[in-house]
Amino acid sequence: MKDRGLSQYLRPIAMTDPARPSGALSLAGGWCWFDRVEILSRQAPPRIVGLGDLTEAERAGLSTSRPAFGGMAMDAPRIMGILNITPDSFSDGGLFLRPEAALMQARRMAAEADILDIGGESTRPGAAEVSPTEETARTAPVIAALRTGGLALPISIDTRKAAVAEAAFAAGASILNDVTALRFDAGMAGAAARAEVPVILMHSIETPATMQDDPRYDDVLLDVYDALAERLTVARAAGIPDDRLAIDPGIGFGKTLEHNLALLARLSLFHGLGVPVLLGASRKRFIGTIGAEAEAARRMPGSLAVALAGVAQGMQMIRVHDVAETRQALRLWQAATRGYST
Ligand code: HH2
Repeated sequence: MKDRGLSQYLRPIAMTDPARPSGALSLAGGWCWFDRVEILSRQAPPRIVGLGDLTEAERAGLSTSRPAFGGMAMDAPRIMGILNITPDSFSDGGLFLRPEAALMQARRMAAEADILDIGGESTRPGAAEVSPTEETARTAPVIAALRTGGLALPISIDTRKAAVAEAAFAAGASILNDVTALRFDAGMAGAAARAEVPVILMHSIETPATMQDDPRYDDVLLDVYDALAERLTVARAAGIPDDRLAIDPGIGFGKTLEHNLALLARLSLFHGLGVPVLLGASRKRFIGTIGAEAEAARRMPGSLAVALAGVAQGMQMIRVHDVAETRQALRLWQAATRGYST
């Protein structure tokens, strides 16, 4: 064992260059490789070490292939298409509130998406809570109609409420996406364990109503990592096994622009938690700020840039509004980094 003392964090430095040294390891069994690791700590400045400075277990933890998630192999980036059946979502609120409009958008996205993420409550900063009855009435019938219509793609239900999740599972949803990582509803962990569905644990603080009121961290990257590690422990204790868990750093949820950027620059740290990682940055406020675009629906170019930056750090799933555009960008990113197209 290499004793580095307590509370050190290993961040594999993700590479996609075709010139891959022979001793390099695959990052989480995916499309990136690494032969150096940045050691991060709360007490000392970062330093870079080679693979020889890692234990066998540390090397294996960062490089082993992740199990399939919700039936999807994690050896290629997967696109999650967002469908908000809400009147008030920050970028598409009101567009898909009518069931016919929601179904049409779901079918359009299904052509290029790997997963559909369906939500019936906005979690934008300052959003008001929706009753479980109302949220279920928005989401479950659309999920049922998609299944009746023969849609086979995995569908995740984006909710923090157990009653809404259970109705969605009964209607045909097969993944839980909880932006509070099972914090909000004490019944959620049990509901997910009983339904035997895969779960995405997203980092957030407080509630959407208050989360942007001056969020503070000692070290945002390490604090979010520790918080997700703790939520993984809670999920496992509730009976959700590792091969049904994924994590998400929760861009924009209780984070300032500086916090979001600190997370994005070092996303590959999260592979250390041993499960697939999802990135959701599509059209979010920081993209408008840095990209100088006030209107959320016009932030597709900036959203593509951030999604590809995430894929370059091995993010296994990217959650986006603009599915077809993201698929095209991803195909070209893959071809241009490999030097050939498949
Ligand atoms: N972001 C939003 C909602 N759900 N789930 C995951 N796992 N990751 C995210 O980053 C994430 C999420 C917020 O975006 P959106 O659904 O577009 O807006 P709203 O909450 O206003 O409906």
